[in-house]
Amino acid sequence: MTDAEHIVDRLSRQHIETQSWGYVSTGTRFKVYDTPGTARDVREKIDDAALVHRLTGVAPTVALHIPWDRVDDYAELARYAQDQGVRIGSISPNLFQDDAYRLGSLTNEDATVRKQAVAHVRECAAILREVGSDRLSMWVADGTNYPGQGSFRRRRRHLEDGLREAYEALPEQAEMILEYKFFEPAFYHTDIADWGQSLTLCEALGERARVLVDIGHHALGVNIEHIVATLLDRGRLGGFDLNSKKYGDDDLFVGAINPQETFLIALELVSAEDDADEAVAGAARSILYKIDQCAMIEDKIPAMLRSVTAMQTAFAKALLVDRDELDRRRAEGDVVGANEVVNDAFETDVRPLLARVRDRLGVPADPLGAYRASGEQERRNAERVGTPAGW
Ligand code: LRH
Ligand code: MN
Ligand code: MN
Repeated sequence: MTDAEHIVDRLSRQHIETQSWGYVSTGTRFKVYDTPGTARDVREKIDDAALVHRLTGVAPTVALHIPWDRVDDYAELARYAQDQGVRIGSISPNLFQDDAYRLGSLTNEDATVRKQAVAHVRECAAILREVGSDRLSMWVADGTNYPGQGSFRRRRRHLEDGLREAYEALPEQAEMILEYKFFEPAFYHTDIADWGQSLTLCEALGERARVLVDIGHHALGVNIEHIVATLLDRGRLGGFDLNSKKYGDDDLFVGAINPQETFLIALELVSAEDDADEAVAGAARSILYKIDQCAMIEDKIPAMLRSVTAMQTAFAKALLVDRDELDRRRAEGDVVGANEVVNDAFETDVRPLLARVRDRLGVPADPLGAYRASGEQERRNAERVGTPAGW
């Protein structure tokens, strides 16, 4: 195989999970705008995910969030998804929308509340079994708003105990991926604020717990690709929540603000996939790439298509980097030359390459253009009347 064929092959195997809550009307705490044609229930969210997969060929799974997507019969929902051409992917518990969680969920001083939170996470672990999924995607929203409000160390012990109970309830082949976030909804401290806190929790839990990196959950200026490399090298990077940001957790579509960052992250990933250490390479190849974006004023499906195709672009450019040449220049201390190798790939127009990938996958060369021409948005606008699904 030529290098180009290798790249086409690798890109044809790309897997990007879209998320159910990316297909509904969301907003800020100031206003949620409804957009016409937006999904009204979980089946319509799955329909939209299936359409994104038909147009791109690389989005075969859809993530659910419970209770936003709660149904009576999950096995039936999984069959519905399959009939539409997609599978149900990761399941996220929700530990931030119950009144009981005002002072925390897994970290609450009140054992009754901690039990409620653990029971909910265990419910989600059981859903994994019913839908045949292998990832529990955990975000613990706990934190405090004022100095003195809580005991950091006691909260951490409760957190570890609660997570362990949840971890032990996982189906045998399933993994927990553990997200961190340095602010919001709490503004003084959050209990899993950064990758180090998440990593130490994962190490305490066991082999099947890995860190999830949400691009929006870092302070401005933080070098995310460096964090990614560090986690990759320990085999503990388990997943991504993909989006882009100008300020904080903006949840804009991928590549909208800083495509170079997405590319540099992808470069760390493709290089780890080829690592001589099988443990590092194997862990890198089993990472979950999940979109976590909110389309606040725009139509949801085009916004999702932008994210999926931006991930294809980032990986295509990362695969074009001549890594042998890069290593030579690094070894020679050629600072400018090394940067040039990386930049050459970043500046390459990969649209012809992606057209080959799409041809191989049997999908339109221009997914967004095909969507616009398909009449699918107009059909949704006409058919989906009544209250849209919210968070
Ligand atoms: C928190 C978060 C987390 C939630 C999602 C809705 O900011 O990124 O992943 O599950 O948003
Ligand atoms: Mn997230
Ligand atoms: Mn977020």
